[in-house]
Amino acid sequence: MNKTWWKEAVVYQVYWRSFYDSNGDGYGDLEGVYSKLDYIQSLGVDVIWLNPCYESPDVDNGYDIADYRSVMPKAGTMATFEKLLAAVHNRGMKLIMDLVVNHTSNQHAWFQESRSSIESPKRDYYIWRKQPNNWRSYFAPSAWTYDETTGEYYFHSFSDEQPDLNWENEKVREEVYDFMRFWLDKGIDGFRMDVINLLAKIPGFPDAERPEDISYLGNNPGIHEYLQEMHDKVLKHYDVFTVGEIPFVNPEDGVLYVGEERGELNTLFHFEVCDYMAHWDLQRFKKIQDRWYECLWGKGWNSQFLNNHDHTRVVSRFGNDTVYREQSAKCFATLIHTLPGMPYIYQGEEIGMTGIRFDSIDEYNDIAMKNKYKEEVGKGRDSEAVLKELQHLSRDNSRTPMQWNAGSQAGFTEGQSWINVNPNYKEINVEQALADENSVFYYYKQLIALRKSNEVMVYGEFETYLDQHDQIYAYTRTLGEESWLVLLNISEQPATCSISDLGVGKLGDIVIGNNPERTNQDAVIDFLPYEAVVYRV
Ligand code: TEU
Repeated sequence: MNKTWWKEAVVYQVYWRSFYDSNGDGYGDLEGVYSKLDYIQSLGVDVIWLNPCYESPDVDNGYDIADYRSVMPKAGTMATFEKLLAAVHNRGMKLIMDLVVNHTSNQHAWFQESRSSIESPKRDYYIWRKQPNNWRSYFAPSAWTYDETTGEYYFHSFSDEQPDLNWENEKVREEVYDFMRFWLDKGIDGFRMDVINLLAKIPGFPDAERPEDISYLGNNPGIHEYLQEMHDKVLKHYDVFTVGEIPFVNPEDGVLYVGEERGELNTLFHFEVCDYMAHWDLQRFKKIQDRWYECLWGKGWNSQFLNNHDHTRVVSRFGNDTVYREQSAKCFATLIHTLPGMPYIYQGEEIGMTGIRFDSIDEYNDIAMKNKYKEEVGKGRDSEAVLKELQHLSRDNSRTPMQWNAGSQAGFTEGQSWINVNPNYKEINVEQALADENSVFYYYKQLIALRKSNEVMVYGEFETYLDQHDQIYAYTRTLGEESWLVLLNISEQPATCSISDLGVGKLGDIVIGNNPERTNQDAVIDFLPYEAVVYRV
């Protein structure tokens, strides 16, 4: 397996608008990220992934871009961006940006021109039809919106404010490659590519048999040609790293995106856990890991994440955000840092931040949730019931401000935050975590540091044990002489396993764990709820 810097990296995702507000306008900003670089660096991470900060009307929090070459005023200025990038590099870290090119904002000049007339030279930058088909979009009941100016419908995979670009048009592709070079030439270290497998559409847009299954939006003929062209014309000329966001993908197809021989992407995010596994299901999770490992190992590289700005915080969704909050946070941290693939930490995860339950729909901002709420209430359903149903997976669960301290607004802003702070900030915050040597923060720090001096965490082969056990996840990572045994009780109940049943040989030192009482002398291990332990064997 080729060694590269990015395979060995740990990524920290900064959702800047909720990270730190430097100017009191209630939005986090790039200056705020700059001023917190000490904190980020102290964790030991290698790469920062910055969510979109381009000019945008912000209907979908920056994922609706109006100008790819400028910075939105809420985030700051180009000068601040450059200062931030230089500072990240000075500290030996790297920075990747979001590349959102499946769609633009409807406020983008291209779309304004495209919609102005059927004859417009930019008409074909987007997808126009006289008749819609029956497809849904992610955020709207129809993937088509009628535009009065020309009496036609345009296509959008997300909200009607996010028209999809027409990738069949070579001019569109050249425009995209051009501004990718613009940012790469500034020195950024790569891209996280938003819904990158959606670029190619099914020819002719035939009606779907089951429109509610929106997987017709992705993985369509032509997608690999686009990505190979992008690689050839742009990416291969830089020493950068790419991670594609690839919904609806199975491991057999996943390898087509990230196979090292294919010249497309370096790594991917698949959503078999975060989209399809609403609640924790260890058996299912084990199978997902096995299949991806079988298909990718030796051929392409994977990612590990359990939450992000779209997916509810891991302790609230998969773990326990009350009595076992810290234990479960550490247990899941051990999991993502010891499985094969690059670990991603979403801001606040490293202090065990939790999801929220706002009382009223007005307190929410997420366009996915708000549109769904409107649609369901519009059918005559009870609004309280709809709110309850949508709360658990609302994207705002992970978008509340970073909790820095117990002061007003969690120390996030001196103004009024754009989205309410999680009321538990007095107990859960960075200041508290830094003052407690047993905190989740220091556990993450320890895991990250281990990766730096133990290649087995990166390049080690993966083998599982106790496959039928529905509480314990047991596996080894092995590289040459070095072998680590990871044992995780991912449940709220105690669990037991006897080492002889595993057949892994003799237990050596404990590398890391979240139970200070654990020793390597146990022949039978009685695990605490959410106990994690890693042994040398
Ligand atoms: O998300 C794409 C997307 O909607 C799914 O992959 C995701 O799993 C979904 O949110 C289901 O819960 C990306 C961005 O991450 C998201 O913030 C944007 O809203 C979206 O694209 C459109 O650009």
